[in-house]
Amino acid sequence: MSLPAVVPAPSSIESGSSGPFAVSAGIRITGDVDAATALAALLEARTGVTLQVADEGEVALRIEAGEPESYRLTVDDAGVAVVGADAAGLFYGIQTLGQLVRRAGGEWTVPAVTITDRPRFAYRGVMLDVARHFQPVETVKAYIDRAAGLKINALHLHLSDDQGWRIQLASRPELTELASGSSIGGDPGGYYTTDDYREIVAYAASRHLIVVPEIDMPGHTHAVGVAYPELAEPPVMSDEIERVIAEFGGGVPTPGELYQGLAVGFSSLKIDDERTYEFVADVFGELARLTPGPYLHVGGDESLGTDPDDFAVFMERVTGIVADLGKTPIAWHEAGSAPGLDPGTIGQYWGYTTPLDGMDDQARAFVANGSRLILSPADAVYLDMKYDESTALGLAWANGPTSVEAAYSWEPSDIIAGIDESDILGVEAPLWTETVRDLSDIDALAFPRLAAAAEAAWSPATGTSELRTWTSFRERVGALAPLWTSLGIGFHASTEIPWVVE
Ligand code: TNX
Repeated sequence: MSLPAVVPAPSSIESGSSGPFAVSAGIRITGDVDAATALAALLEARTGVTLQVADEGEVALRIEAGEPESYRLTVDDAGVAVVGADAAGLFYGIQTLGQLVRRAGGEWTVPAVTITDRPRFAYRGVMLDVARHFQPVETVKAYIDRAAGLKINALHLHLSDDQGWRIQLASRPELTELASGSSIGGDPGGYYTTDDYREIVAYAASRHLIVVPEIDMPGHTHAVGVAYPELAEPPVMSDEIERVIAEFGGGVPTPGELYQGLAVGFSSLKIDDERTYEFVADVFGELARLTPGPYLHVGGDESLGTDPDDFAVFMERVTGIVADLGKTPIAWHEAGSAPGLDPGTIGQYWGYTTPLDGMDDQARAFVANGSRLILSPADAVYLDMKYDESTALGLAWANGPTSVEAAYSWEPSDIIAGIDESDILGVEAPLWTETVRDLSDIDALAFPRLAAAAEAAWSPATGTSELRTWTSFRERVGALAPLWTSLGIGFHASTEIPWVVE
């Protein structure tokens, strides 16, 4: 008999002999109250059965100190025990339990099993670009829930880009007053009030995610120039930008007007003007106070409109400003070319699984500096890529479309030669939103490929577990279809996956 399907694959899973456990209305959940409430809600969504939370019960949840985020789950015919090493571990054990529940005739059961599980990487992220298309708070919360179900623990919010500024700041009110009003294609804009942002941070924390806010600089800043013309250089055009405008429309970027196209690399902050650094200090100072998590993302990608020496000067100063605020800067890998970055700066690699154009050198520079990397190889975990030529949503620049198999079939330690497992802080799957308008678009691009990224981030390395193969993954992820449907996740029913119909 094949093992029960769990995604991301656990460190260890064994079938038990006495089972299954039947989930019915008389069953009670006992132990840690937050966890019990979360489990009752998950099981009710999945089965329609309402379980009671009580002082004693057949489903026992508790915390017993151990490795961070780890848990143990045992199921036999008499009961279920989930023991988390901390609140996050217990929460992850519950997510696993939710995946194990299945319909058996007129009943709901959980197969007899023993699972011990812990994450491979400490940082397991998703990024949502709320600049190209603004996404309301409810959508962000829904994405947090979806990501948490796959044991993701970081939400990176791409809060600014050429097309708009999405976070209200008391020190710089013009940003949202003047530069948040639209999205790509003239779609509605928007921004998070300070209270909205706090609400997102609190909601994420309740699902054991930190929020990593990104203000992308010194490129991707056309919208900053709409609010503060004195900080922005005029747009720098190139043949590639002209080509993108010809293919996708949106017009030529014009100073003082919100940009509604999807070309990149034409904007830059003024590097030699001290007012730029006053702006940076205001923005990151306020974000540091609003953000309990340890990281502030400073961008640094595709600054094609900035002279390379100026780019280095800028990234050095900005990472220093963030470090002085007591936060750890994260920058896209291009910043690795700046020799004097704050040494704690974490690099986020977005090149291909087989690096091109020296992108791996730029990534290695962060490690040589004494810091670590987050891996987001674009031809594997960029969730905004099309699945195949026929996918209506998405882009295809990252080595062409990205099938589910391509999203799955890579190994984090094989990407950047010469770095060790301990040099990798984690894995993050970005979702850029040039073509993404709402939650149903997010679902269709992120599911099932986010499950593949989550497995790269959480599960044992390829070659060390029989579960860490495409053959195993496609079966296991296919078994999640009924759960995803009951949670309202509008996944893409890719023909690569044998979807289970309940
Ligand atoms: C590249 S890769 C970008 C984004 C785009 C994305 C679209 C990187 C750090 N930047 O500006 O939105 O491609 O796929």
